[in-house]
Amino acid sequence: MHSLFRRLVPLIALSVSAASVLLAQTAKKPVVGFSQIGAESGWRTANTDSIKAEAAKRGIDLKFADAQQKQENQIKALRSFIAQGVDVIAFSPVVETGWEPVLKEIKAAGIPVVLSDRAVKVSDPSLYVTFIGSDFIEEGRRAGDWLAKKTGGKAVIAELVGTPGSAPAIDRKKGFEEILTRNPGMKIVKSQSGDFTRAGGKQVMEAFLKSPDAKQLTALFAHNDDMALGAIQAIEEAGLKPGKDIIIVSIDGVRGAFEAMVAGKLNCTVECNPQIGPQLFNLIEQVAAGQKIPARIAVKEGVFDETQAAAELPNRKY
Ligand code: GYE
Repeated sequence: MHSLFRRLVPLIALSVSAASVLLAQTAKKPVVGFSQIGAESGWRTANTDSIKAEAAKRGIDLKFADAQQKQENQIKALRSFIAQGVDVIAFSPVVETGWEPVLKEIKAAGIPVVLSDRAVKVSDPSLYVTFIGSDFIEEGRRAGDWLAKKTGGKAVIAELVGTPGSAPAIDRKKGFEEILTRNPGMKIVKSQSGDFTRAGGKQVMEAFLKSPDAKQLTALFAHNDDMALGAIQAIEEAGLKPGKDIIIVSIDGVRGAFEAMVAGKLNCTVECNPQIGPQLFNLIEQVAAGQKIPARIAVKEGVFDETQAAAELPNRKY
């Protein structure tokens, strides 16, 4: 009896310590629900890749849902994350408004929320813990500044707007127009949404170019590269030279934009970094561990024009 007990002690100790190691490991790895907007642009697919790769690298169980650019699908996904009892919910809200009811349900379930890439408008700031994303107003300003310098402050501009009601569409317009108020020789004469897609950009640009006053256009501001790339096709099909007859500035900095700049068809892209997976999961793990974090985390980015494109192109991972 005595010797049997002695033989059992180390075994018990071993299994207790193994169990505590296991517990510690599971405590460190939260189950995360992420609702993505869709796959509307090169930026978005790079963003999705970054998020999935980082979750896999950390061994995090990620429940990923693609909403195909529909808010109702996102709301459904968020409710399913509550039902599954995930530890943290993160999402990239397609538009700014309409989230309060579902955010209240999430709060009532005791699940912390991290906003990724796009912000929401809510009356109660405690409905989410933090927001990580770019400064879209600043991106709009950077695009406007670049165009003002390039054109000497004289431009008749067509604007391809992003998804109506989305944070980047609202804020990029705001920042760009801020620059126009200081440059009376620059004006927007056409403005319509291309929904952040290449097909949308092409279609809207075709319509712009068919209008009777199309000849006066000297510049295009596209809220993202995909719409600019679609517009470039429309401009070429109309027998004009994109990047020369019409100066084009857009936002994102995807590979296709650098290729278009190298080909002389796009003039400038303002960087919006989609590779936020590592920063996002740092936050998520801190939130899951109950740590205090700032309410707003910024993403780093720059501006690249045609003179820098060839040198930067090999560095582009997306
Ligand atoms: O610029 C656009 C994408 O929210 C920053 O969404 C993102 C924007 C990005 O569809 O290409």
